[in-house]
Amino acid sequence: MSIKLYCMGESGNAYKAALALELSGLEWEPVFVDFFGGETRREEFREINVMGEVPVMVDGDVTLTQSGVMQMYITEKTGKFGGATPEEAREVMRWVFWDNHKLSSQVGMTRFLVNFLPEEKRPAEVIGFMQDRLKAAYTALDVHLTDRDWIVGNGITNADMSCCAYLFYPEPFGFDRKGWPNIDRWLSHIAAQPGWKHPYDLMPGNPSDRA
Ligand SMILES: N[C@@H](CCC(=O)N[C@@H](CS)C(=O)NCC(=O)O)C(=O)O
Repeated sequence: MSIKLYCMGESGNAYKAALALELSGLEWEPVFVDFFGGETRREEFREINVMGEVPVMVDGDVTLTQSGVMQMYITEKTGKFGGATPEEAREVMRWVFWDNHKLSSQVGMTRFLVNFLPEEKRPAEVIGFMQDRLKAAYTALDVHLTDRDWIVGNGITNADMSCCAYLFYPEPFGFDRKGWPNIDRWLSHIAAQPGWKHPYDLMPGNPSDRA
């Protein structure tokens, strides 16, 4: 039975799980969540995920939320992407936790405010504050990637698939990969992985659907 991932193309958090599923070779299918139509705020969705968040993964009688947990699960099932040694496994988790707190959460919110809120509701001061804070996160990642192809070890791991997720999106949110040469090189390595797909090609849902 195929794994179901409740997701939408705009969700970088869902992309972390979708990309890991796709590159793992596991059989999976996306289930579109009408996030922008308010689906995650409805009672029925809260019954699946009390946190009211996308993504949600369902594999038979296993239901998981939080992209980092889904990535761990894919690692448990396939042995892939979790690091080659216990030390590497801890380092992978270190970067996944960092990403969830300092990179993706802040990029996700900034991108939402800049692109998906109605223009008259976009709070310029908050956006400026977030973009300034994010420079520290881009710097940490760019410095770490100096002389490295991957965040941990010698191949793609959950750390890469977590940290990269929002950085592939075309909507402007104050990040220009050309200004961060090590991040830019690393994103190109990820995109060169056999089977790699852009978030909008991997999951249903695209801002153009609402244009
Ligand atoms: N740490 C969570 C974050 C999930 C998350 O924030 N998802 C967003 C969509 S990208 C969401 O559903 N937000 C709804 C809300 O915050 O009310 C993960 O990695 O799965």
